[in-house]
Amino acid sequence: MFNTPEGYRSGFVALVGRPNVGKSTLLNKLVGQKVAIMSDKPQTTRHKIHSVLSRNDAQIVFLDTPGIHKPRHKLGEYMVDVALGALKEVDVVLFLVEATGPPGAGDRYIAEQLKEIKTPVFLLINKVDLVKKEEVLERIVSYKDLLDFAEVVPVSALAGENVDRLVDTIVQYLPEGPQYYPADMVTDRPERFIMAEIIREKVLHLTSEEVPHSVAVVVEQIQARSNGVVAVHAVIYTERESQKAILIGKGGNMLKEVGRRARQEIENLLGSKVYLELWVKVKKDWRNKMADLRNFGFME
Ligand code: GDP
Ligand code: MG
Ligand code: K
Repeated sequence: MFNTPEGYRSGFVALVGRPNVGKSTLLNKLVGQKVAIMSDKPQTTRHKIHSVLSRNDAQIVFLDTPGIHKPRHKLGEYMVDVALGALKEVDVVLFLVEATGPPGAGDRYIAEQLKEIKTPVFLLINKVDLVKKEEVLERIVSYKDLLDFAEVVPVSALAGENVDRLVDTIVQYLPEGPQYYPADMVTDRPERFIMAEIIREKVLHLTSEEVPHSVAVVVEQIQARSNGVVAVHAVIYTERESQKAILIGKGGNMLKEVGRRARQEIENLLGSKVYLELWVKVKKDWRNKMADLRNFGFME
């Protein structure tokens, strides 16, 4: 989609772990800054934002999961199911635990749940800055009894210790794939992503069940013109020709309406006049994963 180079790898990674083990700290360290993309706009917060790590050769999309904890009610059970369902769809699960103590009930429960999925699970022993080496080894031994881990990586999310190695290891587990997001998304162009979400929302709203959630939108270009108009070029990806046809509509009417509604909202967002150019393209299969993940909560 962004002229993905040969051999480029990309995929999805979920972070799990009981509260306070350092998930958010690690995520922020990984992507280099606090991901504060979401504005207070209700129409955008409904959609879940991933944080993204981009390199020349790979892109990792991280999810901060809503948490797997022992359900206390039906809704809790449902949430755990949803979380586990999503974990099946990602390429790597990072299971964060603390070096500072033995596995607790919360850690054991999560390990138990992770047995249900086939996704490779990395054990991350976090906060190694607080303990001696021997203690880290002790932790590794006790956790290894709980689950068959694909990798074990001691880290300090706070100090950034071993985080680069973690990234290298994750990349080894990713399939070849496209660059899902602009490489600069996390750093200076959050509005680009929000725009894409606005367009996607209009698509889903106007097409109801005819176009499944597998539709994805990428804003490829934003250009401020000298006359004060902001030109936005976006591509709507569908999985099938039939969906593309529905999206374009008779005489292009559907796409026009999507564009009209999205443009109004983007104008409100940017506070300037917008020229919105929309394209529809078919891209098979790889969207499945992403679409499923969208419906599920993460980040804070
Ligand atoms: P979360 O609930 O799993 O998202 O955990 P947080 O990221 O909010 O971290 C919980 C607390 O642990 C915070 O006070 C962090 O500063 C601290 N913390 C996280 N990672 C580390 C680490 O590697 N070393 C130390 N010493 N503290 C950490
Ligand atoms: Mg957190
Ligand atoms: K998108």
